[in-house]
Amino acid sequence: MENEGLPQKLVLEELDSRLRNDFTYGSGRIIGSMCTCPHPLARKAYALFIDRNLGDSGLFPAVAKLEKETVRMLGTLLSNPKASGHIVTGGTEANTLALWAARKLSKKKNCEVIVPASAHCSFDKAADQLGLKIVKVGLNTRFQVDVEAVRKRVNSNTVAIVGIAGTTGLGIVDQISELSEIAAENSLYLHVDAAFGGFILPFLREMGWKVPDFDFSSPGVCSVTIDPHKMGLAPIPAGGILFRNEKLRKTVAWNVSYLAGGETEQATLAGTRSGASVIAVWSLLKHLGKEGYKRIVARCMRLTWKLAEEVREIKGLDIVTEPTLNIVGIKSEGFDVRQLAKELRVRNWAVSLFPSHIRIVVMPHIQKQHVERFLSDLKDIANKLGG
Ligand code: 0PR
Repeated sequence: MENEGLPQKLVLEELDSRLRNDFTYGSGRIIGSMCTCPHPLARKAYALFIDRNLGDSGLFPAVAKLEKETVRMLGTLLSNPKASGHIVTGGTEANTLALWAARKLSKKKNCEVIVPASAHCSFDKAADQLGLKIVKVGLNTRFQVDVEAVRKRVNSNTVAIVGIAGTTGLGIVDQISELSEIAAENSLYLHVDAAFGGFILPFLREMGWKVPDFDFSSPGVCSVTIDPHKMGLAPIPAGGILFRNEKLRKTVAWNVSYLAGGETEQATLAGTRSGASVIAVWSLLKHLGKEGYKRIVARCMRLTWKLAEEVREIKGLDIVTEPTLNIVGIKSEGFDVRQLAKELRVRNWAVSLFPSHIRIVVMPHIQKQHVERFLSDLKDIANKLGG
């Protein structure tokens, strides 16, 4: 730290020069990430109200009201206008809150949670903090959780089951209605991680696609994660946790008696938390509406199919499975995908590397010309590695 501070101009200049060479979304080079450029309106709304703190909601009752309205809008998208919850820091916090609620509701001692092998690592993190045992269940040939295996793993220590609507690796949607039956038969908590799929599936359904039940329409679903900072176009941080009802949300509510605003409840892991995030999400839902999100989702899906079709044509490469959402898994029989990822990085493409595939996420910042450039590099590399 400086003794005498630097002039603002100098600090800004240094920031500009030091940060200039990082990846940017606009360049299209970030082609394997679930985040994107925030919408201009969300940036504006966020910046205008950056000081609002929902950790002390009594000081900002109007923001707290916007959060309730936001949750109602998201709940309605997920077939449950009565849902109760919060805009949190992301999917990790949302999933942690869900497991926390499940553990508190059960009176069991050695709690176990059954998750698909495809679950995001946030469940492992949450289990570590909460002292839960994670039981991982394998997948079927379509990369969905093996429902019969879930049924078999339920025992007297099980407190919760997790299903995923849009897996991290491939964007697969688990059979939530079947998991719901297992949960109901065994009086278990069912959480759905729709961190990624939550801002896609409802719009595909609206557009007349055959979308399997993935939300509160299945009666056993107790909570859903839905992240605005992924396909919702909101600035980071903005995750969403929705409980089926207010009573479930109250499970994780904490009494903080001394707050300046006079309200005493916090039901998130964070104490001080961004009201600006809520304001940004509310603004986007109001401005884009269903039609706006439908157009964004439709465009991403069209580009995803183009990408998937053309990857299939490249000698030595194939897609892992037909895309369900805007995610394409690229695999190879002939060569190591780690090598492929390395070569792509040399050519300045930021892709995600999974054990046996490369993940491409066609987010809203990806344009047709980015996909074309990517395919051309991919072809070159496959030729080189194959030959
Ligand atoms: N649930 C699912 C299904 C996820 O895919 C993720 C993160 C989470 C929960 C956790 O969300 P937070 O990261 O908001 O806590 N999935 C992203 C991914 O694996 C995280 C990410 C985003 C990683 C952008 C890299 C990146 O550039 O892609």
